[in-house]
Amino acid sequence: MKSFKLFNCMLAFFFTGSLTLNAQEGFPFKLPKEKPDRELSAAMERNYTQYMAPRPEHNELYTQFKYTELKGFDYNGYDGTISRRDPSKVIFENGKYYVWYTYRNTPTKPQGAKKSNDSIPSADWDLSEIWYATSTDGFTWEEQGVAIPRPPKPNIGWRSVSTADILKFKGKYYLYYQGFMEASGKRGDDCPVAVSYADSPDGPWTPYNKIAVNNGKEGEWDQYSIHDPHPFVYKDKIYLYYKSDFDGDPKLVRMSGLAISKNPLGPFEKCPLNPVINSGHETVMFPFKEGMAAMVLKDGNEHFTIQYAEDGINFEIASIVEMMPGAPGPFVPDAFNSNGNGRGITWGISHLSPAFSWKHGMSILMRFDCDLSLDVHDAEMKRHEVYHMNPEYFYKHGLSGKQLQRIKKANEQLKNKNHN
Ligand code: AAL
Repeated sequence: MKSFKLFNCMLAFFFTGSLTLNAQEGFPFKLPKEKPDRELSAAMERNYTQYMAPRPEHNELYTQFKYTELKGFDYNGYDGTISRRDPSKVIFENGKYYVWYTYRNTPTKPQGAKKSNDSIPSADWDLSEIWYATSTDGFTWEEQGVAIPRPPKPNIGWRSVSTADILKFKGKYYLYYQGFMEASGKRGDDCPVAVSYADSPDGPWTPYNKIAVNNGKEGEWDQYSIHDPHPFVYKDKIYLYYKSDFDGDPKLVRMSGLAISKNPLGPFEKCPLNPVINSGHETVMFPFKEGMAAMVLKDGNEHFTIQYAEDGINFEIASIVEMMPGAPGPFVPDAFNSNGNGRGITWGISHLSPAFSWKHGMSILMRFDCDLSLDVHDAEMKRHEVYHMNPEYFYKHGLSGKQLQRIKKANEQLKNKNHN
């Protein structure tokens, strides 16, 4: 017993001599609201310095997402011939909400680039037009029809116009969109950004007929595609964020960049630090406090995060979220204010793509709600977890044949080792 105590003492001396940490009391039971004055592990340091609050329920950039089926849209029995996807941000004008989106109505569902022709689409967003709908409550929508049709060849977007977003600047409206000059999938998903303008959100829209945001030079990350253009008025200029697909070896990576202009019709200058977001597919931004927040979904190291950049350029992770909406088009009341006091978002329109299964070859629009707002405090939206209680949901994400073979082989190897 004596020798055990002595050994313990020696141990304590050894450690207190080399590790000052041993002198600290244990971490307090009540999670301190402010960063405590003590040495912290990297994780606890980050919990106080990286996030807006040490608990997600107090983090204004943390949220759950809730989904509602929209009324007012017909999908031809979901047979793949009618698709709606990639909604714009929602704006409120003339006493109603407006949303624009990619609308495809083709004789067949998408067939891939090889089988595509003048009427058969290669991809869900091929041979599409930009349509719009209005609503007084955000749940029931009245489809108004086409806003931007496909222009005659060889104008920008003659093959397809898709993935629009709206800007209001000095009393005029501008729709930015992807203008395809060949079927998506011939090489990749290649397109520049086109723009049309109008005096009213109901149109008529005049095509500018020139490329608004150019692809990068040969060899640059955005040489082939500029997707998901979404404009804001920020610091009295037009900040247009976009995504590009690049480095297809073996798979594409997706990141977001920024182009800035004083004039809605350009010229847009690319931010020299591009890409400014290292992850995400259909990434979307909104003004928040003095900076910009971003919803970064699906792709990359930082997928399923909300990020924040005080200067609209240098984004940091602000929260990690789940069940994020696809291609979210939030209602952003202050998208064009440029007042350095962004209030955040609480709902929008998103898409589910593909809807039901890949075989259906189409997408649907839905409503999402959240609390990424400085003005709303919805405790239900700040819960930390979603329970998927249906086992079928998990079994649908089952192992492939190749994976089952790998596991079988590993089991056999182990068995053989045991025998030897
Ligand atoms: C979407 C968007 C763009 C792409 C395609 C249609 O998710 O990123 O719009 O080009 O997919």
